[in-house]
Amino acid sequence: MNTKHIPKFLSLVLRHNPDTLGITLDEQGWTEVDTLLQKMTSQGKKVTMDRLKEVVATNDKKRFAFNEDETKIRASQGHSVAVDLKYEAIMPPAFLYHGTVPKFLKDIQQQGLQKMSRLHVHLSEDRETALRVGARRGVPTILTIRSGAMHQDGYEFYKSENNVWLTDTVPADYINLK
Ligand code: HQG
Repeated sequence: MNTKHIPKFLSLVLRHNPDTLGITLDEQGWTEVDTLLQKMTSQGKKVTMDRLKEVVATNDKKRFAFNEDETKIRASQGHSVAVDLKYEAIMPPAFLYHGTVPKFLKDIQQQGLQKMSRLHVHLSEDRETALRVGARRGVPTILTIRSGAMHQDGYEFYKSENNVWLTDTVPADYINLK
């Protein structure tokens, strides 16, 4: 398989649709590397273990992670299938950022940020990342989230292995539209 297509395919099967490859994810989102590579080969998408390791190590957003002995792999965030990644709730910085596009603002002002098809709302520590996330959908706009205040009010925050901040919902009261 062409190396540049591998991350997209892994996102599909490790976050959204393991069935297309006939693999299963365990409760915490892990799947066996051997089975994954065998099934990919049988679908004409042959990838060696060395190339998979290279993709995991060099992927721009470090989207995937191996377990300790590299027998299992999972996506570090971004799932739509139900998994429990078992990240510990931790204290967020005072502010986090979310990149979106203007057409969603009216709904966001009414309903807050919702996880939509994913398991969490995704937030970042820096505005540049939020800009890139929003730019996937058009001219981006950045929302500033008062995450410190949310935390004080009892909302939980998690940080994925690849440094994406995750939370269940962001009520509109905690969102500054700039
Ligand atoms: C919007 C990529 C209307 C929200 C990125 C976003 C990220 C609402 C879209 C990761 C809403 C959901 C996640 C509401 C939220 N009404 N629209 N109440 N609440 N929205 O893709 O944060 O490359 O599920 O603003 O880099 O864009 O895949 O979330 O525009 O880290 O690794 O609904 O995906 O990472 O879209 O992106 P998404 P996201 P990867």
